[in-house]
Amino acid sequence: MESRIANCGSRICSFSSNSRFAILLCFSRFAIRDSRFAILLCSSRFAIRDSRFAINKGDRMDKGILRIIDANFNRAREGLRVVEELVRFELNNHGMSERLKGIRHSITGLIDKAFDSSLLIYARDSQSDVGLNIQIDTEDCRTGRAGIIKANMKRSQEAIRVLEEFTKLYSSETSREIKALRYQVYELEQDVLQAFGRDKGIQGLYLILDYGLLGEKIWDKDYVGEIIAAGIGVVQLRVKDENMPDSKLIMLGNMLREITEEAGIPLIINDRVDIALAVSADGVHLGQDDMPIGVARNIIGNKIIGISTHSLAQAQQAAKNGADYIGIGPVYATTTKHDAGKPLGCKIIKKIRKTVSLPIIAIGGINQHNLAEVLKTDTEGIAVVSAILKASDPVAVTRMIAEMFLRGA
Ligand code: TZP
Ligand code: MG
Repeated sequence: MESRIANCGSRICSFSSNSRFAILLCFSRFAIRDSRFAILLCSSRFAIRDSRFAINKGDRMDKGILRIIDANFNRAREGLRVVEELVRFELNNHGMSERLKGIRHSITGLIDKAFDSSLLIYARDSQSDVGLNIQIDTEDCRTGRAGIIKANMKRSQEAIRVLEEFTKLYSSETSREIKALRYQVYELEQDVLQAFGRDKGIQGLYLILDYGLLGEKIWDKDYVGEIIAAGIGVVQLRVKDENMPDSKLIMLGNMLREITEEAGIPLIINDRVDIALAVSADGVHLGQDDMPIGVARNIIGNKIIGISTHSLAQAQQAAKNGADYIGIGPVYATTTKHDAGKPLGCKIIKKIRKTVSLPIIAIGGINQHNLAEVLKTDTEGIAVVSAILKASDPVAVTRMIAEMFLRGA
């Protein structure tokens, strides 16, 4: 048996050339395929809808392409749907839900217009999908809403890109329309993150990569990458060693930018607004005696500014001055920062929470043993240095702390 997928206008119809005399009408025009005898006559009315006859196992190419279209059609919609649920039920943002829904429906409309849906369903063969059991570690691990939004928008964008490429085989017009939708999704991602993100994605397990503690190990991209992939939500680069030349600091920042970009999480640079800009980081973290927020804002624009605070008054002031998030600590005693001051405990976080609506990151001496107490204060994130970087198995500890954070205990 021989069969083909024919491009009839912009709609893909299935037909069988089982019989050498098969006649199909293509939108009232006759199409003569490569088969010597097959005069094919197809319209959507006449198209053979029983896909069992449309494709057989010999049609590896066509069936493969349809499987790609089907899988990515589903992926594109699923990713958008996840974000839509967050926008609808958490943000109660009608306009943005409508935009997400609109894109989902447009994708459905375009694919429906171009393909016979029964053909796509027939081509679906999840059981024999060789990619089914390939699992990337980070797939199970999302820290915070920003992580969910980014992961699902990325999934959608990639799927739409694949649709765009493969529909080119059938209809360049459909492909162009799909491309336009992909750009809408990029725009929407920014808008959704912004709408969620007075926090700009600062949440979850906030890892401070402290050069003083890590030393030259900080340059080990695989080592750092594995820790991050184990469930880190934000990375801060902290280099207090004044002997490190700026050129090296920039190299390090660029390396971390690559890793964090890949992980879809923000990169924050401690102290240095210029380095944050140089490496296209997401923002900067400043202490009480560093560059004032207003000055930093003028330089860094819409990027994230985080401020270390040690009291309710400082937290309120940081909010008033336009910080994007605050760190509060040290919650417990720490050996990482010698001038951190005495431990503040957890009560102060609850107090700050009542009047400051910025994301709060608790910091100082936090580890897997005292985390449960910190989590009761309901902060957006917890910053950790030594609990991870001094652990004998940093990846395992990261995973454990990230899971505890997600569970809330
Ligand atoms: N700011 C307040 S405490 C601290 C900083 C940078 C250090 C936190 O490190 P650790 O090892 O998690 O206590
Ligand atoms: Mg500082």
